[in-house]
Amino acid sequence: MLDLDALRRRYVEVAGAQPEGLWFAPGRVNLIGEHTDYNDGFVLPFALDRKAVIAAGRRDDAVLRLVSLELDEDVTVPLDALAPGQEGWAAYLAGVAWALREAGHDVGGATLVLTSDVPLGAGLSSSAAIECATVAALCDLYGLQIAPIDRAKLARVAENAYVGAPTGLLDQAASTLCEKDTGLFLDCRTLETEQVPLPLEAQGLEILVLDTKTPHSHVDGEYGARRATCEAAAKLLGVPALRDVTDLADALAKLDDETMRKRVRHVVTEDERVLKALEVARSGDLAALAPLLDASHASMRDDYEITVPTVDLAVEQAVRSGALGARMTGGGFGGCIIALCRAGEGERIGGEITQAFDEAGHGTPEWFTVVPAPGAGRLA
Ligand code: GAF
Repeated sequence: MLDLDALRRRYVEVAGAQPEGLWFAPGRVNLIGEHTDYNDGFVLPFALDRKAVIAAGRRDDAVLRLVSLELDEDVTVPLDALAPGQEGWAAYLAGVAWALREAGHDVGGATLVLTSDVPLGAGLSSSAAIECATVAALCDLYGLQIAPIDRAKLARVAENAYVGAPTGLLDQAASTLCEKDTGLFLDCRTLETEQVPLPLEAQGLEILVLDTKTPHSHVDGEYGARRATCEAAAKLLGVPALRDVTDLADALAKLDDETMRKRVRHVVTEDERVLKALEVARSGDLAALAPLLDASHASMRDDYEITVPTVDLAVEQAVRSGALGARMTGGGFGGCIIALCRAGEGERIGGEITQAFDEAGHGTPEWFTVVPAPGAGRLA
């Protein structure tokens, strides 16, 4: 639970005045469409009701004062010292100020005090939540009129160029553009979006999110290696991006390297699954998403090879315990699974996965059920 009174008190201690406002941005669950964003493909996330909240106010000394409530840390960066390569949590906020200024926006000093209840390193976009909340705060504080999709792109610049994680646009787009009770279909090439209703409750369904507690990171090599292989494959196939592969069998026949063939097969079939999921969601029969979730997981496990034993066990046990379908969500190598369940079943299924973890000698997972929540904005 976020303690917004503590956040305000900390702001007053640091800045000697009340904040000019509170801004938030949520974490996300990706319903389907993994590692498709940087291949110019399709994604279908929704926002969580877990979020980063920033109490913010302007300063006139050309300095960013960045404070984390949870970590009890306080970092000061002069604006003219902002430079890519900064490490630690403060880089996610500083990087946004840097990206805005690099893009020519007139952003001055600010005190930004952060709190967040998005689990860290769990594949739920804790970093995008911080970035997008910072964009929202700085845009309002400095009167910048920037369209939501461009805010997401600026937050991604912070992540890619300042923090150094070579990610796509999925997380920042979800955190910025999602709306309550809907999924966000995003074409990562054209940036066209569609808000797709996800009336889970009305259909007697719920989505369980279970954090395996196997931490992951996108700054390390595996994520970048997947991306590099996709780019190399697109080059060999003579297409701008793997999204442009229209005949999978033909493309696979042209590639000699078995690992590359597997990566291509995941991306191409995952794009197809997102488009099917979009149709299913439009048709309103959300239970019919289940086989697509299962197939997505199998593809991430066998072809993209981004799952780990805890994640696979959680997905297998979820289905054994009666989930309609389940898959890992997010970048992989740990993190969370989602399971589509009949309403009221998530708690029992989470408990049975915990028991399976215990029997396998893994740590204790954490779980909660989710409903699609709104994207970034001003809280107070
Ligand atoms: C991470 C990245 F940040 C996203 O851009 C996306 O590639 C995702 O992994 C995998 O779908 O969350």
